[in-house]
Amino acid sequence: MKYKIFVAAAIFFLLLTNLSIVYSQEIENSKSKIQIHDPWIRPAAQGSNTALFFVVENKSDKPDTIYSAKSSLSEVVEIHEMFKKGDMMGMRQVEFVVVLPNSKVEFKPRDIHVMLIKTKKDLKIGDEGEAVLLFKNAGAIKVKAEIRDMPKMNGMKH
Ligand SMILES: [Cu+2]
Repeated sequence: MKYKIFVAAAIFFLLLTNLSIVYSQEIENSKSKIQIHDPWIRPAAQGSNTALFFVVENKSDKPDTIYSAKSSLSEVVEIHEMFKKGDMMGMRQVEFVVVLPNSKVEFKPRDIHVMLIKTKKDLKIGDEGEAVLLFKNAGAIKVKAEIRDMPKMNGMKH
C-alpha cells in the first residue's frame, strides 16, 4: 500500500519536474544575456525553402555558441553559411556559430542564416513565425520573427 503511494508520488513528481523543465527551457528574449534583435523571415510558399535572419548580441563577458535552432514552420531547420567556389555561391550547414563576449553577430542574407527547409505552410508578408534558438550558455531562446521582404539593395534607394 505504502509502496503504491510512493510510486504514485514519484511519478507525479517526475511529471511535475519534467513539465517545469519544459517550461523553463524557453527563455524570453528580453530576460537573457543573449539578445536577439530584429528577427525576420523571407516570405515563402508552402514546401519551399527560406531563412530566418537576426542579430545576436552577447551582453555577457563570456563567449556563447548557437548550436541549433528549431521551428514548427518547416520540416528541417539548419544553421547555414555561404561560401564561394570560383564564381559560384553555395551554402552549407555549420555545426555552430560563436558569439564573442560583448559583441554582435549578424545572421543576414548572403551570409550566415537559419535555413528553414520545406516550409509547412505559406509564409506571407506581415505574418509572424516562431523559432527557438539554442545556445550553449544562454539556453533556448524563443523568437517571434516578422515575415517580410528582402531589404532593398543600398544602390537602389531613391
Ligand atoms: Cu541556407
